[in-house]
Amino acid sequence: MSKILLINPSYRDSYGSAKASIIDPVFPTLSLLTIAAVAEQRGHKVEVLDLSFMQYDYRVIREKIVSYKPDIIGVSATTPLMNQLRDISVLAKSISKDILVVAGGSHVSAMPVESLKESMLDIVVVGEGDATFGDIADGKPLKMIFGIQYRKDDSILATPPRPFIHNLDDLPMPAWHLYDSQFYKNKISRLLAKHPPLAMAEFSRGCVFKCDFCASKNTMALGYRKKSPERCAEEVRAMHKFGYREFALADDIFTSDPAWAKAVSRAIINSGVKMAWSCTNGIRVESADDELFRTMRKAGCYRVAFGFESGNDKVLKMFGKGGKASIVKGREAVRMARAAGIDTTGYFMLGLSPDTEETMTDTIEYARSLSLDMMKFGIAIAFPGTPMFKEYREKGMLRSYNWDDYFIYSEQPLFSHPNLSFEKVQEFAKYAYRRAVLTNPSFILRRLWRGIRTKEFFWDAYYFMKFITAPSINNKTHTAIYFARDQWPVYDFEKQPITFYQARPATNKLTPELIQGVTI
Ligand code: B12
Ligand code: SF4
Repeated sequence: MSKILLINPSYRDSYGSAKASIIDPVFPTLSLLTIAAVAEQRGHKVEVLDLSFMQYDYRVIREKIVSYKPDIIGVSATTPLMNQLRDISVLAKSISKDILVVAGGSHVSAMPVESLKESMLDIVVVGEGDATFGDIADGKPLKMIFGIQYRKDDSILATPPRPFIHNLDDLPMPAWHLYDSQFYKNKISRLLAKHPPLAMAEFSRGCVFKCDFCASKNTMALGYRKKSPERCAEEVRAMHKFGYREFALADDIFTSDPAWAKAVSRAIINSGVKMAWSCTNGIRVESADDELFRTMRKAGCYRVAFGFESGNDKVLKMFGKGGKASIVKGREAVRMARAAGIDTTGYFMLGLSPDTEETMTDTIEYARSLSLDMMKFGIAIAFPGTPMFKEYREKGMLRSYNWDDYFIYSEQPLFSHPNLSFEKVQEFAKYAYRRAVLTNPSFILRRLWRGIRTKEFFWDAYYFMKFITAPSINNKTHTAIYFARDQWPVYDFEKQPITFYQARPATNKLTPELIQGVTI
């Protein structure tokens, strides 16, 4: 039996003081809960150290490692968390060389070789980590474990890619018991959760579209896989049993196979469990469907977020949104959701690869004109693992490899845009909030009326004050307390190559089996 410590790094610096901090996303981390479930199923002991809600402080981690004495430490990291991951690897090795330090998640899946080179990690898990991590915990010889890259003496070795999980019902239930749901009740923003505590859940994995700013294929592959409606309802029952009263879906395209999404909603209704839920990760506008929305509402769904991204049809086409997404479809989608009694959030991006000042203005005016209950503007950052990152790198347009600065409210110039300066994009990000939120009478009145109707007026007023006093983009310096920044191995990204690792090159072509009920 292995003793495992899973660490979720701090989110403080990537949300920080920006306006977006009003939606602080503090909840149990699904990636760790899913890999923990497999490890527990195989007889290993697992504990989670969650730093999401606090500032990164290596002393907290050191104390835990010294008292718990894990054999394996597993860390999950998106790009802005990579420096914490580097620090944790150095810290763990300073405590004991025998601790196996493993990383997984979006960033390291995109750049496994470079991640090993700029850290003291032993193993990087590429893509889906459920069974791979189970094999590592079992102590299987590394060369026999598919889907990893690892350090051996002075070299880095890779094993063949792991085929992705065909039937998601084969996964054990996420190990929700590893988190104390009540601890999280008051930590999450009330703009994000109506009935906290909130858990993150996934009913499906993957996506069949190819937006150039999106990194989802690196971990979840091109293609769509779904749990059975019965399994989804069983998960809702389990979350409820562990004290959660709301869940948010991590799914990339939950409504894009409407027949299945309806069946899932009906299964939740039939389970008799009352849970509020939302499609927080964003759904596609062309998947909007009156009957589906009404069924979702009956099943407890109270909010959907639409990934509008742009207010210009040409831009949508050019960055690869794909499908039938359009400005007109976006308007229809908002109307249908509202008619079903579901709140709507809009996600918009500024500085998309084809954007110009005119098209960003189109986006802001489009956002202003929609009857949304909430909206979020982010800068389209070229994150590692996205086609945008690869293209900008190849054209010599990337300006920073400091992962601390990689988040959508960053004020550090991260790349040179083909048509715009980074500073111009930031200017538009500030202007977007002013124009579409703060000086938009129809938004203010709608939100006011909604606040009175739902009795959430107090929360709205509280967050409104926070919103107007916080800057649009994060302008504070990072305050993480690192163990030994000077001991982090360095990889010179400017001068050395990046291996654009493709976990599953064979799946770049969409077959009917991969599309699975989605209209593309
Ligand atoms: C939920 C979510 C969040 C949550 C939680 C993030 C988290 N740390 O888990 C919140 C809201 C905090 C968030 C924030 C951000 N996110 Co986010 N998020 C997602 C989302 C929608 C779902 C992730 C999820 O839970 N999936 C379900 C679980 C089961 O899958 P998973 O996390 O991939 O984990 C599996 C594997 O990756 C692997 N694995 C993961 N961790 C580990 C650890 C170990 C030890 C092992 C062995 C394996 C392993 O095994 C797991 C099981 O198979 C994804 C979209 C997507 N499709 O992945 C984006 C995504 C991960 N986010 C992304 C981005 C850009 C961000 C932000 C940077 C945006 C910003 N604000 O600037 C921030 C980062 C700040 C932060 N603090 O993390 C990008 C990642 C790009 C990148 N290069 O890092 C994604 C891929 C979105 C996209 N479509 O491009 N996000
Ligand atoms: S539809 Fe969403 S998940 Fe799919 S590629 Fe576009 S942004 Fe990524």
